[in-house]
Amino acid sequence: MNPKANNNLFQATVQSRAGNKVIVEASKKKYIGIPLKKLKFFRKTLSGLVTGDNVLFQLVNCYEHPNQEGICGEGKIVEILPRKNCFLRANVIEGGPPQEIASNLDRILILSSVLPRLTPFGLIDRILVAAEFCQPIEIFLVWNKADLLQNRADFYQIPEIQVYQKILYNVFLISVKKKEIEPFNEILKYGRSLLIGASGVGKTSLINCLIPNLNLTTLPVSLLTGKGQHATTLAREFEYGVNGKIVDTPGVKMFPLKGIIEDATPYFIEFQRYLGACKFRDCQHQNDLGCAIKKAVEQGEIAAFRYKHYLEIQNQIKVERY
Ligand SMILES: Nc1nc2c(ncn2[C@@H]2O[C@H](COP(=O)(O)OP(=O)(O)OP(=O)(O)O)[C@@H](O)[C@H]2O)c(=O)[nH]1
Ligand SMILES: [Mg+2]
Ligand SMILES: [Zn+2]
Repeated sequence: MNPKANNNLFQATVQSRAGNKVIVEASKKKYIGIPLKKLKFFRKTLSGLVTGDNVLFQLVNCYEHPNQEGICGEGKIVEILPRKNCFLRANVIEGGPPQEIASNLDRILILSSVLPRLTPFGLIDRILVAAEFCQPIEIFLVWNKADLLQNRADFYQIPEIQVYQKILYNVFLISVKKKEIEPFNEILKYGRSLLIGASGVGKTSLINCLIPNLNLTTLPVSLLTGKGQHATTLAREFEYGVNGKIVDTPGVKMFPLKGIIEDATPYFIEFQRYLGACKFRDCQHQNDLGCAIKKAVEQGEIAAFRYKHYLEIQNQIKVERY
């Protein structure tokens, strides 16, 4: 929409938000957006207005020239338009409402590293539940730092990797360092993609690799633990390709699912075909008699590690609920 039209009121997209400092983008121009006080999100909670949100923006002051940060003016955020979906994580404050990370997503890349530290599969499975919860969405499981492997074929021999492939998740091994990032150099050109994963796996490095001259801050992982140093502190999106937007996010640690879901069962996609076959309709899939899920685990049809992570999540949610 032309900014001059319609009383300087036009649609814009939120690129980043730090407290009440919001950067919005419209027609390739960036503006500072100040939320109207009457809007709920003006309260101190971090929720309610996030990267990816479409908003109605009223331009109040158009600068003569863009400032050093490339900002062309400032105005008011008058309304948040309805969302397609929103990726949530638990609040860092115990008991607080879920934190909204980014909205209107087309795909999520759960990024992990193979070395120097193989990202724990428990963490991946928890992020995966949150990703499945954020429908409609396309999910990619991506392992980075292939250059540190002696032999790429070893990766595909990892039992958990074979399980994800069998469940029909999209599994990829890449090396940002060697610029071996196919097919993401193409896929990320369209729609909005969220990069999520532990600190130090290379989320920001992947964006730097795709978009030259961006030079976003990255930090080496600890020599001792292989863990990252939390270089990125804010969710922020970058434009790439045709209409691509890539959302960089801060590294996640435990990724509890408190307050996000009440039952993890619908989000373990390989469980679904067994659900109707449990003896009791209110089967908890734990120690219940005649549980079809448990039987499938015993028969090796459902992977033991996935079931273990499922039980961990269920128990965590239950403990937290009371
Ligand atoms: N060997 C190797 N190192 C990589 C690769 N990709 C990234 N790194 C390194 O891993 C370290 C962490 O990269 P970042 O891009 O900061 O990781 P991040 O996921 O953004 O981390 P946070 O912002 O802390 O969440 C940096 O030292 C990168 O140079 C890769 O493909 N191979
Ligand atoms: Mg980063
Ligand atoms: Zn059951």
